[in-house]
Amino acid sequence: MKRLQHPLVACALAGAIAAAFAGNAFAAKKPAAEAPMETIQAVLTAPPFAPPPITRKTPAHVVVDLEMVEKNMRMADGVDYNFWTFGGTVPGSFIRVRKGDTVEFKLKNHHSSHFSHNIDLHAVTGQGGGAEATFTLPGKETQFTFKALNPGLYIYHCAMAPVGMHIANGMYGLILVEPEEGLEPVDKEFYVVQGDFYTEGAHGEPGLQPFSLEKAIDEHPTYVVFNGSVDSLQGDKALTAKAGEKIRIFVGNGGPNLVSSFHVIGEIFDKVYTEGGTKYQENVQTTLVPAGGSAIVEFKADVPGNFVLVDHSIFRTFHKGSLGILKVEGEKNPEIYTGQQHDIDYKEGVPQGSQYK
Ligand SMILES: [Cu+2]
Repeated sequence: MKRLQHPLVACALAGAIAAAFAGNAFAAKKPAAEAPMETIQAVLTAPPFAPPPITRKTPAHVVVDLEMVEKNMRMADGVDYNFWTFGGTVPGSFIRVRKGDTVEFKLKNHHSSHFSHNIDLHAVTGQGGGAEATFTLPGKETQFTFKALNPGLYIYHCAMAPVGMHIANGMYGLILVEPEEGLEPVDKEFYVVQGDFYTEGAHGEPGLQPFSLEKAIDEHPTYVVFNGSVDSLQGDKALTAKAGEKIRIFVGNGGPNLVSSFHVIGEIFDKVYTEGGTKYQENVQTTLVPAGGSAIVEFKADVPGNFVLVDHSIFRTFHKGSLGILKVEGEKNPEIYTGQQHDIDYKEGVPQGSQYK
């Protein structure tokens, strides 16, 4: 699959030779061209997993093949929804590239689709983030190429009109542009994206639920979930880790409307790359993740337990679905956390220090 000589390189070579013949001394002194860029097929992953860290030290020509599929999937117990997806999942496939990479992006729209779709990647410098270049009818494939100029964690989404409806149906995901030096190694990486959903039926009303444009415009979501369904990160689908492991979560928010107050109950984020950028904040309890934005959160799972991922706009969590579990197993460490130490009767009377004295 590896093509060592890419047409772009050939162009650069031709340009350098032409410049030399034109008497451009500077160009003539330089080596004819940089080493040919390696061509790599991008590894894409479904949530809650991210592709492996990038270990190469030079930019590459990375080919991304992404297929858009409209399909019925579970929203909650007994509730289905016709999701529109990038790669068959909500959020869509995780894409991982490196700063300086040239990304050849091929976007396919499944033959069974009823709608045209496209993609706006927030990692792209160029008109529409690729949206106009990728207007893709059902059964078609489009392509454009971009250079990943800025490191960071970026949302991508469909930008076909009505844009809100395409996003509300699940058309978003994350693309990570690693800095040249890479990210600090951790033990576990996860991929979690919040989204708000608008159905004709009330929360929990069974059956295949149609999209409600009215509720979406009014910003009254029926469901607010992580990774496309109420229980996507619960039970045997909970995230798992061992005590002592360093965890990194690539957090995104597809919206289309709500801003997330992302929090993990019983943990403090050692580092948060706020808004998915390159600077980090330390010792953070709750981080804001804007609609169409992201954050990278990192923490050490010091003690065992069930740690609950929530949107701390808390009615959403306990009544609309934005609740996931990180199950950490391992040895208890009472120096850090004892658990309950007693549960006893106490004598009636005036409590010490009371304001009722
Ligand atoms: Cu779309």
